[in-house]
Amino acid sequence: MVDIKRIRADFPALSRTVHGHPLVFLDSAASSQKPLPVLEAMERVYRECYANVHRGIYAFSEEATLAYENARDRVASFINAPVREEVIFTRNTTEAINLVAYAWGRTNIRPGDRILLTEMEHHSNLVPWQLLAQEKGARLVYLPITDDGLLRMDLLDSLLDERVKLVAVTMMSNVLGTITPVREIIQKAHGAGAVVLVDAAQAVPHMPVDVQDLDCDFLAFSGHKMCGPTGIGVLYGKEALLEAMPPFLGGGDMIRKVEWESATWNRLPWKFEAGTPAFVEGIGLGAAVDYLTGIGMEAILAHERELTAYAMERLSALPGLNIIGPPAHQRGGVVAFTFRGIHPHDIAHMLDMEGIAVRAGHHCAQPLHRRLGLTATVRASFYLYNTADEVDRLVQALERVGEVLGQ
Ligand code: 7TS
Repeated sequence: MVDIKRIRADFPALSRTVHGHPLVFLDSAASSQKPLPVLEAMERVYRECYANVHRGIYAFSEEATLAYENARDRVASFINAPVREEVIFTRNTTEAINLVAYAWGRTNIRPGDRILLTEMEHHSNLVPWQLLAQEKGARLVYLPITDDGLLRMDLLDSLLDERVKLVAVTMMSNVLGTITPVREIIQKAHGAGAVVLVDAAQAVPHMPVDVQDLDCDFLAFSGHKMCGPTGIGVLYGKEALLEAMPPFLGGGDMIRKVEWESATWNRLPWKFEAGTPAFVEGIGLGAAVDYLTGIGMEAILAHERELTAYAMERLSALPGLNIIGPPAHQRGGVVAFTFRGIHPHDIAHMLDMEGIAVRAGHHCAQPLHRRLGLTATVRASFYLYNTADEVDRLVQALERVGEVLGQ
């Protein structure tokens, strides 16, 4: 069980008022709020040992380097990566996926090859593969979803033929909330000889993720969705794959030796970390990992599941409210819906006037919305600091929205 009162006290932003109402923050799937230990860890670096990493011989720089590399160790153990060299710091999930599309994809994808995605992918796990496929003459194929937002696993075997070189799949949909059977997908994809990238942007913040248990080849996630700062994300990759890949970005830190005409590369993980890294943010992410670990990922998942089930029960009792996606036991803390034909932006605006922050739009998943016959939805998303009272406030506010704007 999580001690919600204690947790909420760690997040200064949650005690704010918005438009005269206590803030109800229901947009953590876009980005989460930050607890004091993360803010303090970053402030400490700026105040006490701020100097560029990996180069200074002086104590300040060594302290910052140590703290940054120590954060990498903590992230590695958080996802159970066997070795720290497999944890590459990127800017976010998007950059991590682009890194693989560029460095792995441009070496390994050939004309006629196939890349298997699913119909529920975020644009971040879609557009990089479109660019790669267009450049290489490869083809994208999609594992379809059912009308209630589950993957059509019955079709996986027939799509996984020898032309599929890569499978890129989300571990949890940011729109439907669906938790996908990635472990089974990975096993089948490996059986067919394909490499698998898992988009874990919505998974790592909310549930235990173990890359060795999954046996994924690549896994991408963002610090800012898991109580960490913006500007820092992670690409986990199996060492042998990372070793064989050419660099992504060229510049300082990623080289071993530079001649006028050529260069050789630094060891992992720095081969993929060109230029001054976001090391203060990396240290912040390390503090976020400690914070989440202190509460326990199982406890966080259980709390969000309970809250999601309650929210779905209460929301679906509102006449004219339609939730998209699967039942509560198959999803994480994301609930997207339409309501009595009212435009999602109007709903979000009226909720904002009552201090309730939700997201409205296509949530960077336009093809998925089109597949469901929708252009936009309202999305409430939950995290470890949300409460049943906040769900009640959402429901009451929606009742008023219905009275004012409903047909
Ligand atoms: N993949 C998934 C499943 C996501 O939900 C997101 C962000 C990304 C990738 C990209 O992450 P980024 O940190 O690189 O931007 N999702 C959302 C969202 O649902 N609302 O805003 C961002």
